[in-house]
Order: sequence, then C-alpha cells, then structure tokens
Amino acid sequence: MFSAYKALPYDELPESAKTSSRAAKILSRIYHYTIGAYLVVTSLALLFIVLHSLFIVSLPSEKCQRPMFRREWRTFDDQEKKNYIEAVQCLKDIPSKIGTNYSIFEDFPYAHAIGDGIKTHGTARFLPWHRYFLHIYEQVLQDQCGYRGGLPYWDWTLDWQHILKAPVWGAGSLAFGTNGTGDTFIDAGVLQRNCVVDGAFANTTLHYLDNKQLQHCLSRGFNTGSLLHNLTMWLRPKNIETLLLTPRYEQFNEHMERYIHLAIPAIVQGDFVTRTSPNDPLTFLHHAQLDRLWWLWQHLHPHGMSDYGGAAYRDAAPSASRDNLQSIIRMSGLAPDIRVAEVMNTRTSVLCYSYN
Ligand SMILES: *[C@@H]1O[C@H](CO)[C@@H](O)[C@H](O)[C@H]1NC(C)=O
Ligand SMILES: *[C@@H]1O[C@H](CO)[C@@H](O)[C@H](O)[C@H]1NC(C)=O
Ligand SMILES: *[C@@H]1O[C@H](CO)[C@@H](O)[C@H](O)[C@H]1NC(C)=O
Ligand SMILES: *[C@@H]1O[C@H](CO)[C@@H](O)[C@H](O)[C@H]1NC(C)=O
Ligand SMILES: [Cu+2]
Repeated sequence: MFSAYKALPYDELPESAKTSSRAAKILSRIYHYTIGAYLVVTSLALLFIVLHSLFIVSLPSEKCQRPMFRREWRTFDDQEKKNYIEAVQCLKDIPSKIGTNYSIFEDFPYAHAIGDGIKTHGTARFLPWHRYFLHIYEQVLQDQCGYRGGLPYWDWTLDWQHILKAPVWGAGSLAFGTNGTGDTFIDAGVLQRNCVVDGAFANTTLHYLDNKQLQHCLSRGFNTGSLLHNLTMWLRPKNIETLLLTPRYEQFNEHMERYIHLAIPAIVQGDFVTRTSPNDPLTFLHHAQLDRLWWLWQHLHPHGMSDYGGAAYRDAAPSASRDNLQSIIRMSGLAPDIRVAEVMNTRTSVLCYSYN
C-alpha cells in the first residue's frame, strides 16, 4: 500500500522528469506568447507579498500579537546556531511522549513513519499535517529544551547550483554534518548507507527505520553525477516561481509533495529518503522551507488561506472521497488532534508564526 512512497525517489523520478519536460514545453510555449503578462503577474505578485507582509506586520492581529519568526539557516549567527543545535540535542534526553522506550527525538520519526504521518502522504492533508508536525517540534524545542527562536528553514533555491556545498553541511559542531563516510549499514540488502561521523549529529544512534524498529546509525549517501544534476533542476528558482503561480491548492500540494519535497531526500539519501526521514535533523529545515513556500503561495492567491482540496486517502480513485477543511489531523499522541481549518493561517492563537 505504501510502496509508492518508498519507491518514489528511485522509480518515479525518471517518469516525473518526463512529465516535467512535457510541462516545460507547454510552459515555455505559454511563456513565449505571454511573456509580458507573465512579468506583470510576477511583479504584481511580489508587490502583493510585500504589501501584505507590511500590512500583517504593522497591524497585529488580536490573537497572534507577537508571531515567532522563522529565518533562513544562513542568517543565524554562531550563537543562534549553537542554541538551535543544543535544543535539538536536548530532545534526546527527554523521555518519549508517545510511550516508547526511546526519547522524544525519536517520537518524531515514529509519528511520521509508523504513526499518523504516513497516511497523509498522497492526500490533501500533506501540507497541513507537516505544518502541524513542525509546529509541535518547534513547541517541544521551546517548552522542554529552552529554545527561544523560531525554527530555521533551508532555502535551497540559494544553493541549487552547488547543493552539496550549502551552508547547512559542515563537519563542525555548528552544522548538520556531511556525507556519510563511516561504517556501511546495509538494510536487508536494499539500501546501502554510511554512518554520519561528523557535524553536530555525528554517530547518532536511532531505533526506527522506515516502517520498523531497527537500531542503526544516522546515515547519508550523497548522490553524484547526472542523477544529482537532474534532481537539483527541481530546485531552480525559476521552477519555484512557476510553482508559486499554480492557481489551485490541489495542484500546488500535489506538485510540492511529488517533486519539490522528494528532490532533497533523493539527493541526500540515507535516513532522509526513508519514511523515518525525521531521524535526520535537517529534515525539519527542509520541511520548514516547504511550509514557507505554502505560506508564500497562500499570500499570493486571493483565496490562499481557504483554498483546500484533494484526495482524503492515498491512492484513492478520483471518484473517492475528497478531503475538506473539517478533516482531522492526528499526531500519534504527540499533540492533540486538530482540524485542517485551524492550521490554514499561521497567524492565529493556534500557530502564531511567520517567515522572514
Ligand atoms: C521497553 O523495554 C522493555 C524492556 O526492555 C520491554 O519489555 C518493552 O516491551 C519495551 N517497550 C516498548 C514500547 O518497546
Ligand atoms: C564517530 O565515530 C567514528 C567512527 O567510529 C569516530 O572516528 C569519530 O571520532 C566519532 N565522532 C564523534 C564526534 O563521536
Ligand atoms: C557519499 O558517500 C558515499 C558512500 O561513502 C559515496 O559512494 C558517494 O560517492 C559520496 N558522495 C559524494 C558526493 O561525495
Ligand atoms: C538525467 O536526465 C537526462 C535528460 O532527461 C537523462 O537522459 C538521464 O538519463 C537522467 N539521468 C538519470 C541518472 O536519471
Ligand atoms: Cu513527510
């Protein structure tokens, strides 16, 4: 039932590349004929975002007076990086909230892979579920590990031409480590990974992998060659601009999940490319970027805060039931259930954050 998810980075990307080149041809034709209109729309869109954010910032809403701001990782100074990384390390010392023998650090991969998260992939709830998931992570960092800032995000559009040299990577204690170069770990002979032995999360021991309980090391295996090249094409700023102009939520959510969301895991490999991707702390910075793109999209389109739609269940036939704003988001006991409608706007008493 979940085989599509597991197989995506390997099997589906060539197909998606085909789709994209078809789409690219159509787009380039449209672009050709309507270049003027396109430029006008883009400038108006940017103007709208600027005006909108000024409006939001200058007129505090009643329920969210002081939103938490999420910032790009490279704008963090060393002290801020240290504070964030120490807070994430601290999660390993907090007992599980969902009642396993491990720490709350491992509750997140559990909730994503084995708990309620996996069922939201391939459905309308993909973006809302991950928004709430990030919010819970941010809250645990703040409430239980004394972290004071907002989550960092990784804007990989700034790095697409040299993605493996992005500032998130580094062997020192203020970065997320590099490629896996330690022991080789072979999972049922299918996936080969190498332990990450540098950076802040070197030699992290984990207990869930993909859909099962299995002790292993945090691992990565950076892609190389033409596959790496092909994957980074999804992250081009031009691609993201086009994506942000998608008029309806359903197509936006679907495109985000299938292509943009999968490109980074397919590049990084190891834990990141499994259902237990939250084993790799960098996953949260990638997902904050995806959430930020949704947030941008919501501010760009007149009904962005209320437009919602798509399948209620993964792999559902087109005639099957459709999801709606009253649908429930569950978090495997990490946090109370919530309705999709409650996470559509990031500036309410429930969420209360913004991006800059
Ligand atoms: C926790 O560990 C104990 C002792 O090793 C074991 O009996 C129990 O089944 C474990 N609980 C879970 C939820 O894995
Ligand atoms: C991680 O493990 C490797 C191999 O066992 C070792 O060389 C390295 O010093 C360890 N790094 C840290 C930070 O513990
Ligand atoms: C990452 O490490 C793996 C395993 O050691 C290796 O096969 C791969 O070539 C490395 N990738 C890069 C980009 O260096
Ligand atoms: C990358 O894309 C090119 C052009 O579409 C294709 O020929 C090549 O096979 C792709 N490489 C991989 C590894 O998928
Ligand atoms: Cu996910």
